[in-house]
Amino acid sequence: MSALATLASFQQDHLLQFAAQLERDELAAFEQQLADIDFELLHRLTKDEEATVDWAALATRAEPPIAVRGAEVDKNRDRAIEVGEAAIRSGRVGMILVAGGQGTRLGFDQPKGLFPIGPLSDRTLFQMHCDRLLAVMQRYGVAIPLYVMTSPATDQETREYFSKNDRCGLDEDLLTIFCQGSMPAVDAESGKVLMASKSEIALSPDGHGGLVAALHKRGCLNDARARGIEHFYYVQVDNPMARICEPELIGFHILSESQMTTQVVKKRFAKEKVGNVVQIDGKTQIIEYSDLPDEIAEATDSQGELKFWAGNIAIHVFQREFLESVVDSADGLPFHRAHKAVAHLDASGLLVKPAGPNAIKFERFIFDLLPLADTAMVVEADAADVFAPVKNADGAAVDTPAHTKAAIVAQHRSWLQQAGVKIPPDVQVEIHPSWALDATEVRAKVQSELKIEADTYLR
Ligand code: UD2
Repeated sequence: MSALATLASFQQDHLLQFAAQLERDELAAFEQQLADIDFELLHRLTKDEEATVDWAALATRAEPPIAVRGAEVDKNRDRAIEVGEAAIRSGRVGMILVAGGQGTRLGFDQPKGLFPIGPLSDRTLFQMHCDRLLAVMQRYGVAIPLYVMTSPATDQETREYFSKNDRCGLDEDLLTIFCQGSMPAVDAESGKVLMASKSEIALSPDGHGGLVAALHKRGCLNDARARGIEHFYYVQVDNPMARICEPELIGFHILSESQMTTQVVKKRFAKEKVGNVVQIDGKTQIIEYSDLPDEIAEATDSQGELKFWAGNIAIHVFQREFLESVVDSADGLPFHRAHKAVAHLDASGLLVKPAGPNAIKFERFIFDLLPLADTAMVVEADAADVFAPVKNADGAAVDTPAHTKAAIVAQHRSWLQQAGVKIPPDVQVEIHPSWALDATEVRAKVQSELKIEADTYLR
């Protein structure tokens, strides 16, 4: 079938309307873009024939997740840390940082990873994560490879940033930057694919669920296997408080032989914008905040606490073999639809910039892998220790740079206070991970500094 006939059969032949005006090179690149699109899949998605998930119906069968919480975490912590540390030390843990999203809500027109967030240092999100990774490597005397996922929108700037900034201190051999795939955006009413220019489709990243395909396609799974990596620690670039390769979480994951482990926090309020970790028909699953009906989100238990308390903070540990085993089935992960404003050409070839949502973007979510795991585990952490994402511009009610910086300062002040240091209330503190990674290291550092002072004094 000719390209035109194929497009016509999916009612997408408008895509060729400007083809005659293109230069040879442009036309070749445009044809390649068209060839990369699975029009049949897109047709099913837009015509709602795709087996779409009825989240509201599913949510009625949801129960709170089976999770390791509070006292149980405390009871098993030492053993988990021991096992996690052994895995890190022996080079069996790699790190994945997903950084494909654009900071649209944040009002930042560069890749989010370049956003300065260090409360006093102004270090970028990328630098904060890399500094922590370097400190973990230093602590355990091991090299840990970092895989950074970008999207077509963030790839080039991210590469330039890392190369201009000495790869944030990482050895060349330890940093892999790889790009996720794209999906076309379609007009919300007609289902027609939108054009960004006469020679380009309006594309958007295929969601962080595109990670598995991208890791496979770009050779990262093979690379990790060759390095002896058995587990990946996964975090999102927008949360600078995420621990990096935390032994405790890795330990719980390994001890339970979990294929996919998720760190959760107790939600602050019913409709908090975090995924809801639940149990449905015996499987751990996440229902995104936007998909959970209000009355279910607001349900409480006999103690008056939120029934669905477990908030996804997008910190996971994956068995490498699990990711390898789902490379094919990840193709079947459901697509979630998002109504977004997408600039596009109108029928006369003029660029239209809509004020409100006009288009549907399709995204896969990494957490939809959870029900595919034979063994999954959920471990609770304290939000004040691990979660302060940068989502919205300053002035918004939650998740702004100001909130994130305040949370980092509060954590670092409390580490010093736990070590017996007295700090006036208005003093801002930021601790670089190369000095201390956590409260225990701060205590050790403070004690050794005090000892040095005391020795000097006694001499
Ligand atoms: C995400 C989670 C939500 C909760 C919250 C915690 C999803 C769908 N929802 O909500 O459950 O855990 O985070 O902070 O994950 N990204 C890519 N490629 C993409 C899309 C996103 O790399 O195609 C990255 C992006 O750079 C960001 C992260 O994934 O670091 C989260 O994306 P988001 O901001 O769209 O997700 P959000 O905040 O709605």
